Amino acid sequence: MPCTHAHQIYAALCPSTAFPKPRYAALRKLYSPHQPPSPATLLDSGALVLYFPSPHTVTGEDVLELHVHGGPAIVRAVLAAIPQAAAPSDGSAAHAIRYAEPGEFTRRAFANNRMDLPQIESLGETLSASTEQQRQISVRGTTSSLAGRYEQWRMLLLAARGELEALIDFSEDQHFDESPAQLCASVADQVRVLRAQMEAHVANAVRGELLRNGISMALLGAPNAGKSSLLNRIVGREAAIVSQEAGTTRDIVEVSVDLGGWLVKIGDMAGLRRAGLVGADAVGAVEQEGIKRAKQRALESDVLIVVQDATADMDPEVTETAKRCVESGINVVVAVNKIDQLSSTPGAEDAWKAKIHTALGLHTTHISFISCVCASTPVPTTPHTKDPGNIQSFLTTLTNTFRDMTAALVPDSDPSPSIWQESLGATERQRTLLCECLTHLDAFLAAVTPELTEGHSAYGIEPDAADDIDIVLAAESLRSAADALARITGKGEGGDVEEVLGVVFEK
Ligand SMILES: Nc1nc2c(ncn2[C@@H]2O[C@H](COP(=O)(O)OP(=O)(O)OP(=O)(O)O)[C@@H](O)[C@H]2O)c(=O)[nH]1
Ligand SMILES: [Mg+2]
Repeated sequence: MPCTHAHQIYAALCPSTAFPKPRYAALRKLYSPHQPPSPATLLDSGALVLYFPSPHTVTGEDVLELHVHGGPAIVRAVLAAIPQAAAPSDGSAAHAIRYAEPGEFTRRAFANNRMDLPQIESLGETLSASTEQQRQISVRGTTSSLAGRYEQWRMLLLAARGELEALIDFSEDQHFDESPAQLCASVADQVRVLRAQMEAHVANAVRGELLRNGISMALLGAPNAGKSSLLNRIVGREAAIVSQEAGTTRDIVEVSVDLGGWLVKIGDMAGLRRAGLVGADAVGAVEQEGIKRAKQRALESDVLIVVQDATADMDPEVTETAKRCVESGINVVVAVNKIDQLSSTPGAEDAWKAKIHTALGLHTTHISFISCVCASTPVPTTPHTKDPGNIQSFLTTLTNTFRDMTAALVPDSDPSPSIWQESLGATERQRTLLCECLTHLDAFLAAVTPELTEGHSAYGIEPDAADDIDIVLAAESLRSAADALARITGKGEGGDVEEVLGVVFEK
């Protein structure tokens, strides 16, 4: 059996006892090193000792685990004894045993090919996950084969580049089965397939970022519609001031909350109104600034909640901003509030649905009827209900929206869901490098696809069109694309390795 430091430490702490069988827990007494074992030198009367031989361990090296009793004094004494284990009893030689640097176990795991860079990034995220969805996506990432897929793509690009370079080096004096133009066309076909896959991967990475970084949600509505009241009902506490005075909220109030497992950042904002429409008063400079910020925040959000007072008309400022959000692809839901005031008006809900559909083009599934007042103080005269004010069913509408927004997109060309589930776990760094790779693939396709002119084939390439193709440039683009992938995994000559490890271990 090789004598590693793990063995040395064991022999010093547990003198004259058999070394544990690999991967089996052994009960041992731990003693101070280099002294005859006695009750006076006992550190822990019953520790569990486990030995994991290399290479199938967390770091790829020999691992000795000591499970000691939990008192801080015991832990301190054992930790102090370990470095002495390596020093010969005469105290002459230098110590070879030291504490690990922050993240050193992971660093060694990477060096010994036990973990790849994307897995390490996910590990960093697992450690900082605060919501259920963050946990799920990061845990999946620590065992995922993302790195394997990036590497597969890189190999494919390098092989394609090799074919093109053979063309540059030998085309003068060698006979090829395919003409240069045919070869370029077939490589271009492969690149197009890869490109489509990569694009789907990038789209999923963007969705994954919503899970990790949180979904940005904004509350938009006219003054007094009940935006702050709704925020308080959603977060379950009085986070924002509620008052019957119009224009209560001026600055944006941002609150982060875990909604059904999703991290959501909600912004409560100033009410939108046009001077002269709500009352006859003018809109002052401070309110004007609040309105400007509210519109900006609405347009930057992932989900917009339009709060509409059921007893008031739709405000044109609100409708206009909400419409712009719908048009730019933001998920818009409408909460028609104060329905406690509507109960005696038959058909009012249907009228609102029609009105909102006409104004914003939203389907009725995106429209909810709520009462923030009933939710906070159920009125005794109303029949008992489990969901006063419909707030819970509104929250269900929201979480269904979150689920749709963060589900993996599965392209028709490769309908195996598990692969695309994994692509949700791609980090922002990976996504940026994939986009860089896509830019180089586009440059390649532009180089090998001369302008489509009349008489050209579907690929835009005729057998004698190779003269138009800059093969050197095309091969160079493939090399740059492969390099971008190499930087994701830390393989090949490219490497963000130290940078990524640094970022992960900093945390
Ligand atoms: N009857 C009734 N009143 C409500 C309801 N929700 C809110 N209100 C009242 O409407 C008034 C305005 O509520 P806020 O939540 O401050 O409205 P806001 O949209 O934040 O208003 P600004 O910040 O001024 O833009 C308050 O007096 C609330 O008590 C509801 O469901 N029913
Ligand atoms: Mg408010």
